[in-house]
Amino acid sequence: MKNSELFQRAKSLMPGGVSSPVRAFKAVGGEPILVARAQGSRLWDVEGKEYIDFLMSWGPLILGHAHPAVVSAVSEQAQKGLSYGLTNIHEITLAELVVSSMPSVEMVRFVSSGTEATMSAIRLARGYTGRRYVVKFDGCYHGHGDALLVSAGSGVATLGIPGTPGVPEEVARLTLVVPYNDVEALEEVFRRYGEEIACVIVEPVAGNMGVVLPKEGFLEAIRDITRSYGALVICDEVITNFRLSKGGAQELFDRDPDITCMGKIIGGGMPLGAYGGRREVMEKVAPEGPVYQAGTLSGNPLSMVAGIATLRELFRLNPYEELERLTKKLTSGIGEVLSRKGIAHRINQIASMFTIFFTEKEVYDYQTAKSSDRELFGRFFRLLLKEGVLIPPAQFEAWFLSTAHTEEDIDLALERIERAVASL
Ligand code: KE4
Repeated sequence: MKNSELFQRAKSLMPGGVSSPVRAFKAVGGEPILVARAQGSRLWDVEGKEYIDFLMSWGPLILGHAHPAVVSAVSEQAQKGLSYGLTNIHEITLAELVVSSMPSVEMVRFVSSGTEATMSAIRLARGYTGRRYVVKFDGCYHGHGDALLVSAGSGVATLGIPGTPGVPEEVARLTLVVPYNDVEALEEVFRRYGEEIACVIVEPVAGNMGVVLPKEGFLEAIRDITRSYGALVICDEVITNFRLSKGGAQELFDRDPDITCMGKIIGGGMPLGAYGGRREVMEKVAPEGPVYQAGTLSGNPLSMVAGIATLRELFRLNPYEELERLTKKLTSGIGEVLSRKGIAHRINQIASMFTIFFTEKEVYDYQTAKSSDRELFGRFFRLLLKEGVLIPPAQFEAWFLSTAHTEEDIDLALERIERAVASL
């Protein structure tokens, strides 16, 4: 079976032939690959070609593909049933693991995706405060909920404009969009709308404009400004939870958000999202409080046991230093290869995630991220794919390492990347 044959069939049955747009490789050109199987740090397409994988399913697989502990937990649970529609004991176990890892999270509600987590968190913030406006940062992605598929309008305190057809103007204008790392713009938007702002939602380390780190004082400013106006802080840790440290970005940057959104790693590759926070906020969630949110497969036992196995193994290994060391070995190796070739680039890295931007500028927000040469990125992506290195098929995403990536994997990846860059 050929990738292209299968993809043609997929395109006749599913819009763009995919279940999520980025998988169609439109941002990088060329035909997408279809996956036959994956194990550890490796992935094979339907033609049997093997790749060293740095996409890692967009972040969930910090233990690598098909980790034995996770696979056996899911297989064992499957014999006992796949879904009950009533509370199962694994929800309690995973909730205890989450609550014990993030002091700001006193209570948690499980949902089935990061989008559901952020959508619900926004509704909760609006319900808790009785206010309408939401503030987000340009270039941050929080899933495809209407309130968050909003682009920056023009001007400073920018009333959002629909980021896609299908989001009514009336909805988009309730989302205020300011540049990431821009405290002044945030202060301005609060000066104008402060008493009506329910919350600020932020990726504490951005992963969706490529990796962009918070500037000194940025996260503190969000906390101070929201507190003075009575708005809530929602930390979207869907990527960073258990990725940057056991306590996510909020541990690393010593933050205490009112609500935290989780996803990816927390489900170990199975469909899972969650939102949690201070008890007095979470108690507003139905059926304890009036803010409605529900889900047939929420707390699904298979996702629960996958998350439990993932977190328990992660806590046992405590691999964060080793992951950072291997990641830095990879990024410095890539930097050397690109510099030798005279290719201007910036690499933003934290823990086991990073992005290569093809620009000379420091990348600290979406505008500077967009200064990178996306045509060059497309060629880079396709050459790497040919050499057997799989990276995210889009510039504004992050590479991820896992505990399954070995020293040899990194050496081999650097050899393959060197060959790819040679023909750039
Ligand atoms: P999901 O609904 O895709 O599970 O989560 C949405 C989401 C929320 N918050 C953050 C910070 C996220 O990064 C995401 C989803 N991430 C993208 C890629 N960075 C998922 C890939 C895709 O859309 O196919």
